[in-house]
Amino acid sequence: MRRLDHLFREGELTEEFFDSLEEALILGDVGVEAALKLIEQLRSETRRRKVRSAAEAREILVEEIAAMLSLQEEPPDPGGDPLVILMVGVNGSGKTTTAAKLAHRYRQEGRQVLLVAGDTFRAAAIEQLQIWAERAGAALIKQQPGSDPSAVFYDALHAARARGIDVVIGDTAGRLHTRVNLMEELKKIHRVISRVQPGAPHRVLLVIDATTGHNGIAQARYFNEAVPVTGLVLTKLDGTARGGIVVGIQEVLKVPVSYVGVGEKLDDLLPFNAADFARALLA
Ligand SMILES: Nc1nc2c(ncn2[C@@H]2O[C@H](COP(=O)(O)OP(=O)(O)O)[C@@H](O)[C@H]2O)c(=O)[nH]1
Ligand SMILES: [Mg+2]
Repeated sequence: MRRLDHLFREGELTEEFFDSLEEALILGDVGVEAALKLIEQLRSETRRRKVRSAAEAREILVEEIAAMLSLQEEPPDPGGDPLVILMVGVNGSGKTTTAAKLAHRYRQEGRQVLLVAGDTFRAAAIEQLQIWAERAGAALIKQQPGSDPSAVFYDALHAARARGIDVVIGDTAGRLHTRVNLMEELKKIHRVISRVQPGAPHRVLLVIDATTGHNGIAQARYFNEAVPVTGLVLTKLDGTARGGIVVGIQEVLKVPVSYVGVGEKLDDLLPFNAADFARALLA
């Protein structure tokens, strides 16, 4: 959102200012619904607080966006049974890398982690996860390429119990061009997991590439229809994209952003900070 800085330096809170700001938010992939809501709130809030300058309005907008993004807390860890986390999202969004980064985080806390190679579509996807599992010091459950991913999860959950695993992190496929099949596959995975371990998966993390444009909202809706998404991970925030798309997605799904990805290494996963994010979005 390059035009924002210029806009906030203009000074006056004219009709034109609000219109340009609304447009900039929409162009910044915040999404139409969220942008309209934010600007409406900003209009009434600036009126109420008798704010005159654009610089002050910016601070209010930062607060609004941060509030919008910190509506919900993540569900607590279940304890006892392994925590089961399912990664979903389109191809290339960063599911496999994020699964590995999460495994690394939990390993650093001294927890036993099992990664599940649930993207059975390509042999390379399984190999990629295997390499990450070794680096992160996590166990891996895989099957032959082409096998039914829900069978891999079935195996994995039984293995997790037998081995006293604390956290199970499941990778999945993301090929959207066969969208119906993918969604059916995800539903089946979810069903199988909850049958083997009632209450699981405890987290379904939708991985969103920060460079994803406004159609990220439609994607999020599709995934959420198949499996109930509990949180978002925004990846590639180390690039030039600011990830405004999560504001729009959050507004639709009403789930928290759990983590942000800031690089390709195991350490490059940070807890999400709504205030920092909002400030960077409007910088
Ligand atoms: N710069 C950067 N690259 C990332 C990040 N997360 C993932 N990637 C890269 O994005 C590409 C796709 O990631 P991958 O995990 O294979 O995506 P998947 O298809 O959803 O499993 C890989 O080259 C990753 O290294 C991130 O936070 N920052
Ligand atoms: Mg992958």
